[in-house]
Amino acid sequence: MKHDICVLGLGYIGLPTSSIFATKGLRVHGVDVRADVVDIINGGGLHFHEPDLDVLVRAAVGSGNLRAGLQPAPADAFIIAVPTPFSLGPQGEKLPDLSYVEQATRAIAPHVRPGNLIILESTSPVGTTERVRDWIFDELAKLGKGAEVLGYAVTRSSGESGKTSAAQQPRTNNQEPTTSHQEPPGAAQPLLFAYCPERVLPGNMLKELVANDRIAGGLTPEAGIAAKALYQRFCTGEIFVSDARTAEMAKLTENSFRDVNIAFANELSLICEELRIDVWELIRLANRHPRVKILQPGPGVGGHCIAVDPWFIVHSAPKVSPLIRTAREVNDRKPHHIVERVKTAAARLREPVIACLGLAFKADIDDLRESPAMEITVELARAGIGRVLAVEPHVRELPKPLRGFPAVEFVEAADAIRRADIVVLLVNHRSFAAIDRELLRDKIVIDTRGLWR
Ligand code: SAJ
Repeated sequence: MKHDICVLGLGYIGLPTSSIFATKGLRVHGVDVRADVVDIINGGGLHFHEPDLDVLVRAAVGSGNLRAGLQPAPADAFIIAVPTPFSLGPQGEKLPDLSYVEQATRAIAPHVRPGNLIILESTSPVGTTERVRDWIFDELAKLGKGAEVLGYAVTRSSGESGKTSAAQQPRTNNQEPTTSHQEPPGAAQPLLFAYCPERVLPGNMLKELVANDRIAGGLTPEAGIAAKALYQRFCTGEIFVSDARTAEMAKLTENSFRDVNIAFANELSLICEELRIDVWELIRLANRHPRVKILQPGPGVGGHCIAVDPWFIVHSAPKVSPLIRTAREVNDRKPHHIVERVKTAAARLREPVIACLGLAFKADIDDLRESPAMEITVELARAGIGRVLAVEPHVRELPKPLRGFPAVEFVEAADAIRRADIVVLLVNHRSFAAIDRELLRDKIVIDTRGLWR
């Protein structure tokens, strides 16, 4: 069967995107390298928690429009939504690892046909969409299929050497393309490449997937416009056509903006600790200024986006990004600062019992990736300063990094508070907000989120 869309990567972004396209009547072939994930999805289930996504996946699979598999298949459009993890550089900086994007791109090459649209959604350093194009043409050349996508191939070889010319880079408009880029006569259907980042907030994904504005950054004007038309099938937000490099940078910029602003709040929290001022009261008052909007301090910044993406900018332009780098460093130091506070408190006690409330990277989700709460709990367990009671109502068992420490137990919140000398509030889960403050009366409380003030 010929598909409308083939989506590579059925994770946090690929699965909701596939499902929503399928419920809009498009025939979607979803691809994942994990056989268990493919089986779960084909059974109408999902392999991670996100509110209401189960209903959407069931509807998509039930309609027959979404089917998952291990291998790509021919389609009109391909969407690459695989992870871009990082490796650690010499100074602890996170370097983009594009190997999954490259693998996924090379895997679709045998299936692409003239006129196909190839969209990258994965958060990526500037220039990655151009690399996607180059990987595709590299594979097509190996397959001896260059001629099938001649339009683009000839454009490339006639003096552009694989680079997108200024004439091919649309700016910020949504207009129909002019005849700016030189297509060879008779090649009416070149391959189209675009970068279309997602912006959804974990925990509120389905609403934001539909309602948020988007950017469709084409390597050519036609590609941006084609990508816009595709997302318009379900997106009610405005879709802005731009060029791929700007779209790539926009995604990184959005998350860096948030990181820098959280770093400001975290730095304030350290200053306030020294000056004996309640930082939350300070921020509440400062935010009454009409042009001030300070974010909230916490135990550090977690998740797979904000704690990672700014490094992709720093890596691309290291000499001119000291602010973004420093913000990352300020936020990365915060978990160690909390650990030091707990150690200082514990030093006053014999055989202290420390309750760590929350392990997720933020409130009301089960995602432990890059979680400062996990990092703090693991560091406390390693330090061997006392018994550590780990609490996370959104997961069923003690997470792997905490296993193997004899002094660590996985317990319910009420039990942990009852037994603890020191209560460290790490995540502002709704269920923790409801805890009776009376139970905390004789405890040393380190509230990193200002939840119990
Ligand atoms: N945090 C604070 N203080 C705050 C706000 C957040 O310490 O005032 C912490 C959170 O506790 C968490 C981290 O920052 O550890 C990140 O949480 P978040 O809710 O700010 O963001 P994410 O990582 O869940 O999702 C972000 C979003 N980006 C922006 O808001 C600019 C989302 O829209 C993106 O789609 C997502 O990254 C992504 O996939 O890139």
